[in-house]
Order: sequence, then structure tokens, then C-alpha cells
Amino acid sequence: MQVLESLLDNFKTELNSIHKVADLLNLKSKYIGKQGPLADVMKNIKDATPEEKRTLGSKANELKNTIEDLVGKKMVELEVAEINQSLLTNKVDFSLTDSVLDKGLQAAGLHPVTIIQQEIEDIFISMGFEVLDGPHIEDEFHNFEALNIPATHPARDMQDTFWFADKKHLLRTHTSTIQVRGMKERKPPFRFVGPGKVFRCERTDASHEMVFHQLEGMMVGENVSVGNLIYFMKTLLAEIFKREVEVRLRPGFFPFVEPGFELDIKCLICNGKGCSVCKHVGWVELLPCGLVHPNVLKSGGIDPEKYNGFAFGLGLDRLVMMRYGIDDIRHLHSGDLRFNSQFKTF
Ligand code: FA5
Repeated sequence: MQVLESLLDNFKTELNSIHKVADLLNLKSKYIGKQGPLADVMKNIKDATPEEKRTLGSKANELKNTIEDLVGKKMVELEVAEINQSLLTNKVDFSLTDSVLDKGLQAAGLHPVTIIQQEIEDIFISMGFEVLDGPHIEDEFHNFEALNIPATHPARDMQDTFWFADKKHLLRTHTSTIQVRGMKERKPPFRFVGPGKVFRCERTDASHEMVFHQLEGMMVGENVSVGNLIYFMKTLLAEIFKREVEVRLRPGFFPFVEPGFELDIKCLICNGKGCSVCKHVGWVELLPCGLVHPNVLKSGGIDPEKYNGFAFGLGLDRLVMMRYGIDDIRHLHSGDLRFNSQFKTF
């Protein structure tokens, strides 16, 4: 009994000088572990009288619980202290000081395609458009059939396609896929844009890439006209270029619009004189568009007798080239930091 009584005092004295979790665990095992004094008392209890056994047993249990309690409390204390200490010593410095820049580290910037994409989204949002997204991996229905391009239609060859081995799935060749999903999910009147990456198995040159970006636009309602389409396109280009740019509209064929147009911009690289970007014609194809074909409205669950609409598919990379005077599209995805760092926005 005497051993038990002095045990708690000794434990408390030692506990006061503990400052580490590991030391605390050692102390615990020293007192109430298998080799500890408490275990000794329990081993020798067999020699005691039944009365002593009861008192000693309950005292030993009580002591074990008290020590466990004290260890638990101390453990919380030590853990909190350790966390506080590590917060003090492992501080993260979020400030970007001149000394960091002196070491050659540079602030990140946005890619020019992202800059233009965000600007255009803002312009269209201000005109009441929603911004939609769509998957890169598509099925035949969304990329072709719903857009009035059945399997046998020669227009499928207009966009060289990366097919998956199952011959049913593909990497979307245009953002027009977003039209189909957008129509199905809403009721007219509505207007939305859908930007994103598109993929074509094409030979690359100064104005063609295999992976590039488009921004689809669609407006559906009653009495939507070519006049509405031209108004939105002109507003867009004036906002992007912050000056009058020369454009021309010529007939263009796309199975999903009727009538269809090609909106070209006077080449800003050569000022219309002819260069490799405009293939020496002085104009760059930028923005095919037209009034949505009735069959496409039907695929989207919309009654073409009651509603009509316009759609367009803007080539974002070529727009970037015109705005910044970039003479080869391949610079855009070269990953060359000397190129990218020219477009810092912050
Ligand atoms: C289309 O992709 C149609 N889906 C656009 C459309 C939408 C028409 C809605 C009517 C209504 P096109 O294949 O012409 O059309 O591509 C559209 C634009 O993407 C082109 O004007 C051009 O700016 C850009 N583009 C096309 N191919 C490439 C390429 N290989 N590299 C870079 N830009 C390209």
C-alpha cells in the first residue's frame, strides 16, 4: 500500500519535467507498463489476505486510471504545444518580394488564349449569354449526327477526326457539340457561348494546329435574324480589337446552318497584303456562322416552326494571332517561356 501511495507522487513529479510526446510515452510505460511497479504489486498480491487483496486491487486500479488520465491530459497539452511550435518555425511566406524575383523566379501569367477567352466570355455575359462547357471525348451523335451530318455525309471529311479504337467515340472536332447539349437542357429563348479545346488530325502550318480552341455561340428564340447575328459579331470584334477592323461576310457551307456564312477578318499581320498566315489572300477565316438548320433544332428538342436561331464557331487561336501580331500558330503551344512571358496580365 505504501508503495502505491508514493507511486502517484513520484509519477507527478516526473510528469512535470516532461516536454516531449516520446518521453511521456516512456514515462507511462515505466509506471503502468508490464515491467512497472504497479505490475509488481499486482504480481505479489497473491500472498495477501482476501481483505488486503480487495483494497490493494481497487487502489491499484484507481491509480492506473489516474495515471492514464494524467497522461491523456499531458498528451493533449504536448501535441498542442508541438503544433504551435511548428507553426512558428515552419512559417509559409506568401509575400512575393523583390528578393524572390532577384533569385530568377517569375510571377506566373495567363496564356494568351486564356486571356482572350476570358475577355470574350465577359463580353457575352454582359450581353446576357450563359457560358457552357462540354466534354472533349464525344460520341458520333453529338459531334456529327445531331448537327445534321449523317454517317454518309461528305461533310464528315471536312474535319479530319481522331477516332477511338471502338470507332464510336472521338475527340471533338469542334465546339458545336456544346450546341446540342445546350439546346437539350434549356427551353427557348436562350443564348449561350461554349469555349474549349478541339482536335483535328491535320497537317500543321502557320495557321493550322492539331489541338486548337474554338468558342461556340448560340442564340435561339422567336424571330432571330441574320441582322442579330451580324450585330453580335460586330460588337464582339470591336470590343476585342478596340478599333474598327475590316471584316467581310461570304457564303459558307456547314450542314448545321442555313444560310451559312464565313466571316473573315482583314489580315492584321500583313494588313491585307498577303503573308503565310492568310495564305497570301489578305483575309483570315475567323468566324463561320449562320442561322441554325431546322434539323439541328429538332435534335435539340426545339420546334423549328416556332423558333429559330443563330450559331457561330469562333477560332480563338487565330483571333489571338490577329490581336497580338503572331505570325505562326505553333508558337502558341510551344511551351516556350520566352513566348509565354510576353502576355503577363498581373
Ligand atoms: C467549324 O468548326 C464549325 N463548327 C463552326 C460553326 C459553328 C459554323 C456554328 C457555323 C455555326 P471550321 O472548321 O471552319 O468550322 O472551324 C472554325 C474556326 O476554327 C475557323 O474559322 C478557324 O478560325 C478555326 N480553325 C479551324 N481549323 C483550325 C486549325 N487546324 N487550327 C487553328 N484554327 C482552326
